[in-house]
Amino acid sequence: MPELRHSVCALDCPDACGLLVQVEDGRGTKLRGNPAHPVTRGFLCAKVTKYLDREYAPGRLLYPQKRVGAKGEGKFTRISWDEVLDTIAERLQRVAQEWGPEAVLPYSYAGSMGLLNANGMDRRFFHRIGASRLDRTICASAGSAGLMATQGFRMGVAPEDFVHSRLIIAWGANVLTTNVHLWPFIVEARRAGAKFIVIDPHRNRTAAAADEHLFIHPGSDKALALGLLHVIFRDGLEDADYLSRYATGADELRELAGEYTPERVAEWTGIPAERVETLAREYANTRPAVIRLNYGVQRNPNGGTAVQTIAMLPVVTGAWRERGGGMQLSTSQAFGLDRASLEMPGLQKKSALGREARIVNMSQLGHALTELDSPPVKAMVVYCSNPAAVAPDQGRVQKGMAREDLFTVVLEQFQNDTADYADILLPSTTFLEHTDLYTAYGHYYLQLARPALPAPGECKSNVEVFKLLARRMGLDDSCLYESEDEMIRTLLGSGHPYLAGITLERLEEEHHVRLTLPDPFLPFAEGGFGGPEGRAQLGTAGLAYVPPPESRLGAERSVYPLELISPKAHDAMNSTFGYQDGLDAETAVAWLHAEDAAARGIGNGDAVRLFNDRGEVRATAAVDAKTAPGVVAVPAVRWPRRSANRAGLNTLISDRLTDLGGGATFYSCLIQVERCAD
Ligand SMILES: Nc1nc2c(c(=O)[nH]1)N[C@H]1C(S)=C(S)[C@@H](COP(=O)(O)OP(=O)(O)OC[C@H]3O[C@@H](n4cnc5c(=O)[nH]c(N)nc54)[C@H](O)[C@@H]3O)O[C@H]1N2
Ligand SMILES: Nc1nc2c(c(=O)[nH]1)N[C@H]1C(S)=C(S)[C@@H](COP(=O)(O)OP(=O)(O)OC[C@H]3O[C@@H](n4cnc5c(=O)[nH]c(N)nc54)[C@H](O)[C@@H]3O)O[C@H]1N2
Ligand code: SF4
Ligand SMILES: [Mo]
Repeated sequence: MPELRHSVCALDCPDACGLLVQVEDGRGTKLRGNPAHPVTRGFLCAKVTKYLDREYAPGRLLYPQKRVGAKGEGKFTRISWDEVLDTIAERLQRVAQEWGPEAVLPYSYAGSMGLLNANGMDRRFFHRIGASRLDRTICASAGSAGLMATQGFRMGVAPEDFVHSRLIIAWGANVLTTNVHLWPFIVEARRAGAKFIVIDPHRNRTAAAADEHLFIHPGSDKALALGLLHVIFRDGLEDADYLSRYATGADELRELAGEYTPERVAEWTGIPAERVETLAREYANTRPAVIRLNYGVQRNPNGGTAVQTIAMLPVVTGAWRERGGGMQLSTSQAFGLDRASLEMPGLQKKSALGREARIVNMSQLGHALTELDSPPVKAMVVYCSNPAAVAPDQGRVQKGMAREDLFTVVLEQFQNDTADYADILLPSTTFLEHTDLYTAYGHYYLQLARPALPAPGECKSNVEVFKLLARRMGLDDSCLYESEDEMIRTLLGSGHPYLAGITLERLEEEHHVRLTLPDPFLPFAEGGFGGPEGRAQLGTAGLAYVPPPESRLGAERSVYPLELISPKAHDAMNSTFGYQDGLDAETAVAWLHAEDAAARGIGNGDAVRLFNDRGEVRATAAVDAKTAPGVVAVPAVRWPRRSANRAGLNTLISDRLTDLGGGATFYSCLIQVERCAD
């Protein structure tokens, strides 16, 4: 008899879907969405519908291995867990003795969003040995910092409340591809008369399905936001009562916005001055109005302050007062879990280092591996991330990972580029095979998943691996041996009011539990922001607009005239599905505007090279009107090992950081494109 088991999709997606796995004789035979989940409502995205293919793919890593070929070559031989644990423990101890514990660098991101496996036992282990700390900036840190600067909290309009909106703006947010469970709520709102506008440099699926798509030049969103504020203040459309009660700095903002006339804003953004005028009035006069902002706007040097400025819009118009009004970038902070007790930063003081360890920015890994000193990175442990494919300045990342004196351990499910550089390669369980607790960044349900399927071969979870390593290294702190359930209880024990009544037992029974939020949840209807007296911060330090150096109007515009963006591929999840041959049809394609293609003699389907001073990448040209002239879009991100010169897209992209939050600037890159022979 087939049995149905519950699970949760752990991929790095705002939706965190509730799943049902059909299991027969210990094998998963069907995967579908849990219809009882109030937000994800029983359907799955295209990529995860087929996740069982990944679960049982022939390329799945099943046994511990050690490298026998050159670094990067991908030649390995199977060894026992006993031998790998001894090798890793001995090497990490030796590195710590010779170079100090900070010579060890953990490298991870959100391959799994599970709190225990990606933010739990790993953190305790590395804190305890005194390893360098990793600043996890590769995705969202600029936007988070911008949001915090204005709102003081990372939360916003609940997805279910979008149905009440009458104007919905998707701003750098490809909802149909990266947040598909918001879509039905948008559809419902539109049926009731809402207008749906997309602001994006790329005519993606969402833009094509909108009432209106405004092409905007990459990295100019802050200018647009200031232009909208210009018109709103000039025409007296602000909510003066809301501002006086719940914000500080409104006068300062009014003054700065005064300089951003629609004409100037049109130059920077490419959006006609007249449309800037009408959009401002439409936004301020339609109630309720909501902005779905996503992380696309913040992957450029202005990214932090762009989000900071956009977040001022619903404060200035008082849109937060109404159900279905306000903004959503992330809901993550509402969960109020006790993350400090999970991660235990205090353990650093117990390490040989005796103090907090240095911080290394993950978006500058190439620099860290090739230039960082006192001490240099001598050992790196990678899990839940594929830096050799996803990190910027890939040439330098590859050079660093190829260092003979660097000891690299990789915990992985597939033989990707990062695995190719490992000295020791460990087989990891998937989210269907281990216990974890999940928050979400696009809704307000907390979820528990127990293993739905048995771990194949000798795969182990990250939690288990770090426990085993701690044991081998003779660490005797009991927190390094806690059970998963103990860690979950710790997380739930913060005493935060939104967690009231939520226990492990309840999660076990109900699988998904809504946070204990007021109903309806209007987070900032009456202030409640993070600033003094619960006020939003509208101060303008650093808000003046300057085009990104590497952009059409930037200081570094020289021989490379085209702006490259690499938004998310529809059928991919960053590099997670990169082993699939079929994915090349999407990620090895460069979308060019017809004018740019014609000027270079490039036709649809031609082989092209994309290049700048940092390197060269091959792709197939797709000529269309999906971008504005001057902008090239290549969906992210193909495995470098699948291309002849082993250069992935991130070869072209610099490791420059954002203005706030130290984030990566993937969507700020100048290139040239040329036709090539084949
Ligand atoms: N199918 C799929 N889903 C995913 C992922 C995936 O790889 N594939 N990745 C997941 C991850 S890690 C994340 S962080 C989220 C991200 O989710 P999103 O932020 O929605 O995704 P992005 O594609 O990074 O960016 C969204 C849009 O911003 C646009 N954009 C680029 N530069 C600018 C700009 O300067 N201004 C404006 N206004 N728009 C700009 C892009 O063209 C893109 O259409 O998606 C998650 N979901
Ligand atoms: N050019 C360009 N580059 C980008 C982006 C872009 O838009 N354009 N997007 C950036 C963004 S937003 C992000 S978030 C990063 C994402 O970059 P990463 O965080 O590296 O994400 P993935 O590429 O999905 O790789 C995650 C890896 O984790 C592994 N994994 C999954 N679950 C587990 C587990 O439980 N244990 C272990 N040990 N491993 C596991 C998977 O097999 C997979 O190989 O990429 C960034 N890079
Ligand atoms: S990737 Fe997102 S939409 Fe797809 S199943 Fe996972 S959580 Fe749901
Ligand atoms: Mo991300």
